[in-house]
Amino acid sequence: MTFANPLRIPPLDEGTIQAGVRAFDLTLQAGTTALVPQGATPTWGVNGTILGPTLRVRRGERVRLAVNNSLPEATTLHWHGMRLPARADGGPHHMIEPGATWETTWTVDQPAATLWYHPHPHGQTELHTLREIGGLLLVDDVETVAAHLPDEYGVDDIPEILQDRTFDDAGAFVETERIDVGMLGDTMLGNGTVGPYLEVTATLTRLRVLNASAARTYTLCLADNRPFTLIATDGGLVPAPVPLTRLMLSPGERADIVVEMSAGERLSLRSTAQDLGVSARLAERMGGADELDLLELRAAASLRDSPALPPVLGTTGGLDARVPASQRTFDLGDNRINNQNYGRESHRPARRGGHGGGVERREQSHPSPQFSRARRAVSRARSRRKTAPARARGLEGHDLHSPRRHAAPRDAVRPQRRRRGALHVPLPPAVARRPGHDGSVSGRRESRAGEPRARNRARNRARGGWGWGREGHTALYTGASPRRRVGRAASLAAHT
Ligand SMILES: [Cu+2]
Repeated sequence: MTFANPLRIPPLDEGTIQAGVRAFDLTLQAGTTALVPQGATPTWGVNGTILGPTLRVRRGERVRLAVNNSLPEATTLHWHGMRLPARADGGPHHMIEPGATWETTWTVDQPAATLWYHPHPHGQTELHTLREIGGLLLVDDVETVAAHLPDEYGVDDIPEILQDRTFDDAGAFVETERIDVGMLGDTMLGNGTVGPYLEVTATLTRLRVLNASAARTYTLCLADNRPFTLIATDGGLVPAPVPLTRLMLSPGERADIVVEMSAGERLSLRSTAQDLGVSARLAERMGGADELDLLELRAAASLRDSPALPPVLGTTGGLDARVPASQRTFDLGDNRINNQNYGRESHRPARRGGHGGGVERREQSHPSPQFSRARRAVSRARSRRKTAPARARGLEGHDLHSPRRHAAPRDAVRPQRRRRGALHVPLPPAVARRPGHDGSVSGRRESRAGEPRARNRARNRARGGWGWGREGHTALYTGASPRRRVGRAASLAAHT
C-alpha cells in the first residue's frame, strides 16, 4: 500500500483543574471525515468527528469526566483498563441517552499505563466503536516521569490506534460483514488515517499501540525485521525493556514499543501472518494469514539524540508473584479453555464476573457450587428431553437428517446434539451463517435465570445472533452457528 497521509495525532487533552479535581468535558458527536477518495465517511467522534482526544491523568489525583451525548443513539463511555469503582465504569449499565450528560468521578490509583476509552452499550459495543468513538487514556506516575522515556506527546510519544475497516462505494463503513469473531476490515486505519506515515524527529520513538479492532489480531514487526523494544503492556511498564522482533496484540490490548531509527531512513511497521492457535482454515477466515502495512516511519535528515532507555522500568506496577492467593492454569486454544468448550453450562455462572471475570469458574478441578448446580440442571433437562414427544419440541415436519436442518427452527438443533452425543457440531460453511447482525461485540449471554424462555428466545432472535466473549481479549465470539445454538439450548434448558 502507499503511505500517503500524515498520521492523524489525536489532540492531547489534560483537562482543567477545578477545585483540585482534573475535569474533562467530552461530547460524543456525529459528523463526516475524509478518509478515502470515494467519498466522505459518516463517522462519530469525541469532541470532533473521528475518535477522541488523548486524555492524560496522573496517579493519585481525582478526575471528573462529563460526557455529553450528542449522538442520535444512546451509548456509554467506558474506561478500559482503568481501576475504578463500578459506579464510574461506563459499562452497559451507564447508558447515556441522546442529549443527556453523564458525569463520573474517581481517584486514579494504578501504575502508569496506556488505556482505552470506548463505548460499551449492551450489544452495540462493536458497532459504536466501529463508528469511531474512542481514544487513548494515559496514566502517568512518578516512575514514568523519572524513567526518561520518550514522553513528548506527538513528537516522540505517538499514539497508534489500529483499526481495520471496510468501505463501501460511497466511502461509508460497512457495518454488517462479519466472521465468527466480529468485523474484519480490508483497509487499515492508524488513528483514523488510511495509509499513514509519521515524520520521525528523534532517534527513539515510542509508539503506544492500541488494538482497537473488533476481531483482528496483529503481530507487529518492522519491515526489515530489526528489533524494537517493548516497554509497557496493558498493566503498565514492564520491569525492564524487552527487545523483540514480533509482538502479538489481540483486540483491546495495548503495548508501548520503542523504535530506533537513523537519520533519513524509512521503515514501516507491519503486521505479519500469525499463528492464532486455531485450525488453518479458521485462522485464514480470522485474518491470521494477512500481511498488513500499518504505518511508515520517515526519519528526518537529522534526528535529535534520545537518551538511552533505562535498564529498569516498572517496579511498582507488577503483581507480587511470591504470595499468590492461589495458582490456576488456563490453556487457551481453538475456542476452548482447558480443553473444555466454553459458552456451555459453565456459562451462566461465568456471567457474574463481568468483563471475562468468570473464567476461573471454568476451572476443571474445583468447580464452583454455581457451576455444579448449572451442570446438574443441564443434565436433568437433557434426560427430560429424551422422553419429551417431538410435538412438544416443535419438531414435527422437520427431517433432522436432511441437509435442510440448518433452515429448521433453532429448537431442531437439540436432537441433533443428542444424536451426536456431544456438543462438537462442526462449524457450518460461511454461507450458512445469518447475514446481518446488530453489531454486538461484548458478547454477554442474553438468557437470564428466572425469565420465561419465550422472552429469552425473542430477545436473542431480535439480537440477530448468539454469542459471547471476553472483550479486551482474543475471544470475541458473536457467531450464530449451530454449535452456538446448541450451547444456547443447553443454557436455556438450565432455566426450565
Ligand atoms: Cu473495553
